[in-house]
This record gives sequence, structure tokens and C-alpha cells, in this order.
Amino acid sequence: MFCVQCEQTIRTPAGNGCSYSQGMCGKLASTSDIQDLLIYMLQGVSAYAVKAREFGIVDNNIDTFVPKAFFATLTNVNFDDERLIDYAYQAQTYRDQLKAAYIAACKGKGVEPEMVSAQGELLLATSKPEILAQAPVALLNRGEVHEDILGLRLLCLYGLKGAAAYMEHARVLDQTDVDIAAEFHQIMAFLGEDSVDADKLFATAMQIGQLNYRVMAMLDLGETTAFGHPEPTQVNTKSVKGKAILVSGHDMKDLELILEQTAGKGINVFTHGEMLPALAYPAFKKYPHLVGNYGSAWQNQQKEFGTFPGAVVMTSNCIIDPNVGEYSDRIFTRSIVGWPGVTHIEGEDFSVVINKALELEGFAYDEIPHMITIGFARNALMAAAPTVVENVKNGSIKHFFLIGGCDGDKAERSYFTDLAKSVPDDTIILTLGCGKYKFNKLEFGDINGVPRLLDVGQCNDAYSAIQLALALKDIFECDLNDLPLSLVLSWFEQKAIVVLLTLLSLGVKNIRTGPSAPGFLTENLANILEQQFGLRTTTDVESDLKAMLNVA
Ligand code: SF4
Ligand code: SF3
Repeated sequence: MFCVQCEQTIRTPAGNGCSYSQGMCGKLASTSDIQDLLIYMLQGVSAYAVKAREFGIVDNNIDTFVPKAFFATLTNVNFDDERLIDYAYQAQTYRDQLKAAYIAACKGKGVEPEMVSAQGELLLATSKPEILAQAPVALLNRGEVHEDILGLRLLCLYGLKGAAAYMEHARVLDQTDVDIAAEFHQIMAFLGEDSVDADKLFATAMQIGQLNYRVMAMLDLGETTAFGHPEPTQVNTKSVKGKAILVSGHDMKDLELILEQTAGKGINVFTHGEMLPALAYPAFKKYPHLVGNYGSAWQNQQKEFGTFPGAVVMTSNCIIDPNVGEYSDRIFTRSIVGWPGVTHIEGEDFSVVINKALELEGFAYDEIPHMITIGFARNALMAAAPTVVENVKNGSIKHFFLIGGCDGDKAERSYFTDLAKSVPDDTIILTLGCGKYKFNKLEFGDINGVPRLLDVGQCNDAYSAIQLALALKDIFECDLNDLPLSLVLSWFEQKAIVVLLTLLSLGVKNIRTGPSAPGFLTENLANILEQQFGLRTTTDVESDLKAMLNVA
């Protein structure tokens, strides 16, 4: 196995990456190898999707399948070898379907079909041991390749994986786009060609950032069309007496189905992790049994799910070993998520979850509520913009910090809590992603009615934060980089990588990322990114804060 896609990858002086029998996330070498093969097969599908498009042959099912199956290989999503192998077989079927259509179209026009990369040819074996024997061809660090080139290829591949995840989140809400799909296939196919052209790879990384900007806009449209615009909302973070279901991950459509199907059944529904922002959407306010948010970010789930007295649904990332907390019989996976032995739900019927929740004891009593405020996505931010601008002009607000991204296990991540606590009282903190749990239950007060902590939403709601920054830039008639705004991104998985690429592709400079630099970025690449974009890794709160506030 070789996997270096997330922040907790194994780092050694000889090189970074999980490459032994198991990754730090618990992913077995066999699972990692099958995921590599799946990506390889998907690149073959994309290569023929590009070719077929030359003849106007477009298949929407295939267009949506590729990003969805790619999403299954994102960190902490799918650990179930059988399901991953099924995706790989499906990819082979789709590839061969497109290939046949392409060859037939060529014949019809009397032209010679062109060869695509090797991914267009591989035939998967029929048993798991034989499939595993095929895996070396698909290893991401295959062949002799300069470490900077490998780093650039992985930056692109992992970035595109993050964009693929957001494409799938959008598709669930009926949002797809043929042009986005065409560009996605083109990049996916290109990455299968094992390019050694550093300039082309670097340009591709920026192209992926731009593509993802459009994907996030599409997802934003899907969410706001389906559920309305988030509005500032008080949310209880303590337990409420009664039977209970906990819904985690990013897919609010599943939350809606669960709420509809639990209505009147005496079951309380709680959000978890990245599902918290759902509570701010008008569409969810009509469900009195959606009672609040329980727990914190993904890395604490073994403890939190272990003590949650109800059923748990993982709609997307991040899942970790449910056997540790002994709740594997009452956690359920959806969509691309998988864990061996855990019940996976296809379709729209959640009765198995509901029955499980009714069997379990539920919470015995109400805890004293602890309320937090959420819901500052695009519309709410724009509504607050005039007051914010006035307060900037009269000097009451001196600076904005965007402190957001993913949460994680490492002790060094206390940096983000310390930073949020340390920023001056005349500054505003915007946050998004599950990294917010490092400080979202703390009290920050307000500046002339503007809350000092503005929770923008999920990681993909970086789109809303970008809209605010663009609006402020216009109001203050300045460059984006001249706004009194500092971005400090906590990264863990590939969605954070692609959000970073989006920001870089929009020309945002001087972003800090932490708690460490991605393991796939070589020193050379990190230096280039610092020179071109001022991108740097977080150091200590005091020095970073001084630098961000330009204090000598
Ligand atoms: Fe290692 Fe992260 Fe890959 Fe898991 S996802 S194998 S921890 S790099
Ligand atoms: Fe968190 Fe997994 Fe990334 Fe959507 S839920 S931010 S880590």
C-alpha cells in the first residue's frame, strides 16, 4: 500500500506515507490497494468518456458514477473491500461500454480510434486475491518518478478527489452540470497519463481549484434550493430525554428523509459533526423532533457514539472503527460510506434505523441546555454586511479571521483553540467545517450586535465565506489580499485540499495551514507555494497572530 492523502499519514525521515500493513486511519493494505485499483479503473472510464464526447456521446449515469466512486476512496469513507471491488467492476463495465461506443462512432466516421492510457485496457480478475495481485500496476507511487512530480500529481489527484466528493453531494440534491462533468473527466484522464510535466501539473492543480469553485457554487445552489437559506439559529448541544437517532456527515437529504420518517414516532433526532449546519436551514425548522446537535467532530466518535443511547447514521465522511466503541450493531452507513459488517442502507427507507432507535433506551433525562449560534452562510452574511462595514469604518472591527477546515486528533490542533481565544476583542472569527468544534462552544460575545463568532457552515460553505470576501473587496474597493482578513485553515482530508486549491486559484495569498504541511508536498513544492502564494504552515499562536495583525 501507499497512501499519503491525509494529515495523519505516517511521516519518516525516509519519506512520508502509510505503506505498511495498515494506515494510521485503520485502512488495511488490501483496502488501500483496492482503492488504488478503483481509481485506476475510474481513470480508464474518464479517458473513454473524453473520447466518446468527441462524438457527442454523453452518459449521465457514468458522469455521476465516477465522482461518486472516487469519493469512496477519500479518507475515512469506505473500508469495505467487497463494496470497493463492486465499484471497480462497475467502472470496468462503464469503461467498456464507452469504449465500444467510441470505437463504433469512429468506424461510422471512417476514422481510426485513438489509444488511451493503460487504464483503458486492464481487465480485473475475478477473485479478491487475484485482484490484489493486480494492484501494483495502480499504486500511486508506481515507477521511478521524481519526488516533486509525484507530489504535484498527488496534489492534483487528492484535490480532484475533494471536488468529486462535492460533486456527489450536489448530485444528491439533483445538481449536475455537463460541462463540469466533461472537465472532471478530462482532468481525471490526464492524471491517469502519469505526466512528468511540472508546469502542466501545476496548472492542473489551479484548474482543479477553479473547477471546485463551480462545484461548490452548484452545491450551494442545491442546498439553498432544497432547504432555503440558512439563518442565524440557536442550537442546543445537550441531550434531550427520549429515544434518539444521531445523523452525521454532510448529506442533508438523508437528514430530511429521516425526519420525515420519524415524525410522530417519539424519536428525537440530533445532528453530529458536519451535519450541525442543517439546523440553520428553514426547511428543517418544521420538525420539532430535530432537537439539536450532539457531540463534536469525527475523531471523538468512538467515545461519543459509544455513549449515545440510540441509532447512528453516517451519511458521508468521516467514519472510524465502530467496533472500538462497541456500537457496530447500531450504526448504519449510507451512499459511499462503508465499514465491513455494518448495515448499509440503500434507497430511501430508514425503518431499520428507526426500529433500532426504538429498541434502544434513549436518553433518560434532559441535560441543562447549552446553546450555540450557527447559520451565517451567504445570505445571513450579506444581510449583516452593512453593519459589519459600518463597524469596520468606525474602527470597532479591526480584523477578520477565517479559522476553519477539518478537525483531527493531534494535540497540536489545540493551536486552533488557542488562536480563536487569543485574537483581539475587536476582531471577528468566521468558521466552517468540523474544525469549528475546537472552539464553537466558547463564548465570544459581539461587537455592536455583530456576533464575534460567525459559523458559516460545512467545509463546502467556504463558498459563502468567499462570497463575503468578494463583496467586502468591492465595498472597500480594494484587492482581495488587501482586506483586513487572515485565513488559517486546519486541514485533514482531501476536501480541505481542494478548498485550498480553490482559494489559491482565486488569487488568495498568505493563507496559513496546519497543524502540519501535507505529507505529499516536498520541501521544493512547499517553497514554490510559499513564494507564489505566501502559503505557509502555522507556527505558534503568538508569532502567527503578530504577523497576521502586522504588529512589529
Ligand atoms: Fe494513511 Fe491517511 Fe491514507 Fe489512512 S487515509 S492510509 S491515515 S494517509
Ligand atoms: Fe470534517 Fe471529516 Fe474534513 Fe467537511 S467531517 S470537514 S474532517
